[in-house]
Amino acid sequence: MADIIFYHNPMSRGQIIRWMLEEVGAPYDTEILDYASSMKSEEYRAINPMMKVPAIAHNGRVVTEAAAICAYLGDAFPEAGLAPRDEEKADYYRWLFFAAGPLEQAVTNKAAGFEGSQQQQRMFGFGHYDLAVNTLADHLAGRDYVCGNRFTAADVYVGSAVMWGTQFGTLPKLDPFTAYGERLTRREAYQRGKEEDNRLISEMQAAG
Ligand SMILES: N[C@@H](CCC(=O)N[C@@H](CS)C(=O)NCC(=O)O)C(=O)O
Repeated sequence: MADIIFYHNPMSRGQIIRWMLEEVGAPYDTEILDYASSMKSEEYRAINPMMKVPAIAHNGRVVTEAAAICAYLGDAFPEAGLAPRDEEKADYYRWLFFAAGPLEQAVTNKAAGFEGSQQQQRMFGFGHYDLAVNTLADHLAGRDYVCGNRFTAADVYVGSAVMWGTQFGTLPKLDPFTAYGERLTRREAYQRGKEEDNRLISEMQAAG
């Protein structure tokens, strides 16, 4: 049994963690959970009371929240070189939290058809959808990765948000997003993760 158990469904944000695990290169066992049954079981509720995937258990320690899992794995496996160096920490934490908080809220609220009044937007962490989206695009313009010219764990999370958003139409196909996405999809770890999840999805679809 591997030190890492990966709780997953291939049609979920678990794809982010699959990619991160492939970047890290440490062995892991995957436990596939079904949305309706195993994800709602007492056994899994003890792992994640939110009854959502992804989650990991590393030597018995549980981490949930895709952004936190990426940061945790980056720290837990320093030899993979995905944790931030001192001079990268400002950008690393800033944009990792920005993507998990304001950006995610901006995108999900917009997808749900909710914009809110000007008064409410002052209270929303993301303010306004366009403002949040352009703020990230402006940061990515003219740089290869979140922290500059080096790929880090923050790119697995921020990059996944950008790629999913532009693919599913919840983010505009702005040039900095497209260029960033193209750069990331060339990574072997990304391709390995995607291939394995696509294989699992086909298997699940064939099984009905
Ligand atoms: N904030 C969580 C979101 C996790 C999440 O919403 N996962 C979805 C799949 S993408 C899920 O498990 N939904 C099942 C449910 O809510 O019943 C994270 O970033 O990991």
